[in-house]
Amino acid sequence: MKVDSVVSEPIKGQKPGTSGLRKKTRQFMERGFLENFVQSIFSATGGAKGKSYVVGGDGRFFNKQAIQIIIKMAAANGAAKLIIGQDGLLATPAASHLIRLNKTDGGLILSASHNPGGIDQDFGIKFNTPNGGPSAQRITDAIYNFTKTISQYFIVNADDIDLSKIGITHLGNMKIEIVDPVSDYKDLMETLFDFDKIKALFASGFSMQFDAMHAVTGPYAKAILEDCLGAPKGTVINGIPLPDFGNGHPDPNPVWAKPLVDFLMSEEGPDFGAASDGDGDRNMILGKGIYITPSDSLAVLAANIHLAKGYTKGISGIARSMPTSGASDRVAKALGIECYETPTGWKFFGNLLDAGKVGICGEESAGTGSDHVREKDGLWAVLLWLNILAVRKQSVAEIMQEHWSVFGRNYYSRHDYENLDTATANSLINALIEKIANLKGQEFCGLKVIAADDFSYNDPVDNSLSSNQGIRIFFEGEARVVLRLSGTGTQGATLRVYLEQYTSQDGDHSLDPQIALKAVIDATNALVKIEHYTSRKFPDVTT
Ligand code: G16
Repeated sequence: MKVDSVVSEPIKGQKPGTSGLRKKTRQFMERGFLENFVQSIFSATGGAKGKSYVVGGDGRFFNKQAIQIIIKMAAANGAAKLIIGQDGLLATPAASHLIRLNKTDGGLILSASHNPGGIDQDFGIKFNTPNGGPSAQRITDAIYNFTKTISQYFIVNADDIDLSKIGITHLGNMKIEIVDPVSDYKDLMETLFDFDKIKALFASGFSMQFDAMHAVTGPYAKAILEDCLGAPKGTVINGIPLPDFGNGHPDPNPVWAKPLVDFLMSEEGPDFGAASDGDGDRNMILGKGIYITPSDSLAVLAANIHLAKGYTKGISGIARSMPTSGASDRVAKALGIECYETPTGWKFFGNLLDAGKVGICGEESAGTGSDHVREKDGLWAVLLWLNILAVRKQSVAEIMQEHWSVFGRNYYSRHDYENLDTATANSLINALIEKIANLKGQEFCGLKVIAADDFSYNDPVDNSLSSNQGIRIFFEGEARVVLRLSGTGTQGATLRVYLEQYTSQDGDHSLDPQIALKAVIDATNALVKIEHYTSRKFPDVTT
């Protein structure tokens, strides 16, 4: 086998965002672009010699070609073994599990998550460390620094590997194991949840629809929900992963999964609805006539997790990202356990999970997970809900109403202003940062600011400090707004505005969130002057 050392194109300085490197697919397809990043991953983490990696992606356009490049580069860099999902497919949580199960030196995951796929859409890559989780900031920084100075990458000149056949093959001295993407993950789920109880629930006539959004969870959901748990065929819709996700936007929220939401809100709708995203780490939960916000879902799951067989001992603590609502803090308080508030990004949960400080984590961006892997896990959240429904024998709406009557309701909504001019978005944030110190005591549309800051996080495990993680403004009357710029977009800037208003146990829990949040929305507009900066009267996406 001929090993070529190729001098790469000078595409330097590829800066990973909230979750790895995400760019337009055409950029990734330029010779030397993906190669630079992959070489930087290997070189900045001590080299690939003798190491083993898990490799897989969400099946989007360029997934298979990217995997062939990674295979040849891993061989040229002296890797000992790759474990690859059949046809190049691996849901992100399944990849995390395979890294942990096989004790590999990490994994390369190909996905731009919930972003659309296709030659004119998005592609992405990230490196997960041996604990199965996204690299911590210092590793991401080391990779980024390497991309700035890299001058060559190593790749072998060889034929493509057949990714469709399960089994073992070799490229030079490197072993390649093509595995069923679903089976180990399914086995793990079976250790965590009472499959018998969920089977009995489906056998009793309980109905569900799962929208895989033409993305990676289709095969997982069919194998687990339909083949194993006895949900009727057709429970999983859009279940075949397509390179362009059927021209859709595989983001499981009320905007991009509207048909599913409409179905659940209709008379003929099923008892339970769920969806997952491009790479299978996000989830959306619905009951008949009710949409559950990710923040509420985290709180309900935390309050009921002990009902599932893998968690009967309860959990040591809860972690949520800062913009996620305070609903889970109330559960933690009631359970007498700690609730950690971390910056946005699943990587910040890694240390807390590894140290055993928390047993469940969640984010407003539709991510929930536990210590079973080191990624958020869409199907896991769906199965935990099913397990709880099977044990409590109540509807989703009843469980939610009961939860609010015990803990009160944190009304919550996120307003996104997409594809803004980056300089404009930065000037809005910078102007706000300048104002922060003087906000306390000021009143906006009748709401008085009681505190405001630019969020910093001091990791309690390794003491690392992460600053400038979003602006928090707290108002009198248990209301809050958070503003930050998205770290996952590939075009312009996206301003995210997270709005929250708490209503106590005996308050009205039946309001439309946009109505319940009207005072905070008005106060935010007066304080931040979003229209003045962006010329946008309304957000592009409201969830
Ligand atoms: C990624 C991270 C999540 C994070 C989200 C935030 O999600 O994995 O932990 O909450 O980004 O996105 P943004 O910066 O756009 O608000 P994913 O599902 O895209 O990998």
